[in-house]
Amino acid sequence: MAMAMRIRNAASRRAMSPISGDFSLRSMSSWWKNVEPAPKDPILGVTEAFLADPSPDKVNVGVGAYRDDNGKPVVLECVREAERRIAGSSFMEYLPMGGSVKMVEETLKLAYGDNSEFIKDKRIAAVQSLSGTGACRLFADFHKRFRPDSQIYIPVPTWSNHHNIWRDAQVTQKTYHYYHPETKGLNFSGLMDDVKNAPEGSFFLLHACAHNPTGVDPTEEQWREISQLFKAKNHFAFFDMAYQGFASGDPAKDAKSIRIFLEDGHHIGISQSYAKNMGLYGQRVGCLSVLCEDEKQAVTVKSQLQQLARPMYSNPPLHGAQIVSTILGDPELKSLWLKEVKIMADRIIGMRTTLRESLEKLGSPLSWEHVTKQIGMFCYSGLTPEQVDRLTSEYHIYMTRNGRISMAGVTTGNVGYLANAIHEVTKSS
Ligand code: KET
Repeated sequence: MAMAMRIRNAASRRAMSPISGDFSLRSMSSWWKNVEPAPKDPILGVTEAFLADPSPDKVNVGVGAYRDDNGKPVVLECVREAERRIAGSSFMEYLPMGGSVKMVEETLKLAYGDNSEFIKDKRIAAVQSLSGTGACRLFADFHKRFRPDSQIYIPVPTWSNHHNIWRDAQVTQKTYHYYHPETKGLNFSGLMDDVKNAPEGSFFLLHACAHNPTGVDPTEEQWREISQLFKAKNHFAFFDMAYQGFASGDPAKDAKSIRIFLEDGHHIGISQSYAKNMGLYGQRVGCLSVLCEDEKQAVTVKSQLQQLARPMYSNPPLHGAQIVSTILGDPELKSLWLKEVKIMADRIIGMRTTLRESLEKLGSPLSWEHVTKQIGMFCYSGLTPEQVDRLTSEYHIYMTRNGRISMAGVTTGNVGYLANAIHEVTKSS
């Protein structure tokens, strides 16, 4: 009671003092006067718009997040079982700056191979990261700190956030050719020319598999050629592997590009994420690794990665790391995970076929061959920004304006509606 009176009195004293009242109001409002609203994120902004739409017909094929055939988010059975096992643990301590050693150990096996000599020789500097985004950002900061004068080559097109990540790390960005809009396939000669013409010792960002947004990957033979040219030019390859398992249904097969570079003796960097392939989106669990010359260098590099992490977030979150190490550390749970990854990949492949067939049955004058040719989570449809706008305003279908369709959001229930809408906005083009 007495406390309430004191607060009221203080408030009325302030109200009675026009000078101090005016002054504090003015200074408070001026702090952020020069701040403009940030542009909407091209991917996560689509989810926001989708959520705000009250239409019962709405369809979200924007963000790359897997849905089951009923359009519902999926918690994998292996994750549920890992959760049951973890529930008995009351461990809530900080992880080390580099994260869970066990999780990192298992994660490296997925990228470098179970029997990797680099793992045995302790030549890999690796830390748990805040999912794939965090791994890319940590690497970009490391790049800036230790190779401040070199630039990074990024494919056109790429995941939109790559540009933000390397921009905020203040690394100069260049681009390299990747996609051929006419063939809707790889622009291999353009890519090779750009690799050849880049200054010796440049950094290149490569999508290890299931390229986002195009769904177009180099063939094994092309990867070999790329690797050879990188060797001749002494370039550094940084692999972003956010979709391991989603290209072929088999994580080992999807690491082929990386294995080729390793065979050829490259010292590479890798960003790994469990957002998609374990469905741990919000847990933010991943790994950044850098292959070094020897164990001593790996220890040094890891100490610097930790030094970068410490003032940013100190140490990474525990729960997702526990889930991953529980699954991958148990042969039965690991094989259940592999089965579940395959189920997700196969459902997407099935939806590609259905979407293409539906468009063809509607008598679309356009070719939709690329829908089934492309791989991974996305279909780079070729729809123009204006056609995408029509899909959204007339049909409540939400996707990024570059025409990328997240196939993971296509279901038996909505594929007909989606095909019909696509046909309507493209038939006169
Ligand atoms: N790399 C690529 C190529 C990528 O597509 C994503 C996510 C990430 C990294 C990062 O994922 P993380 O959740 O930090 O592990 N892409 C989807 C989600 C997003 O934009 O954040 C997407 O393209 O829809």
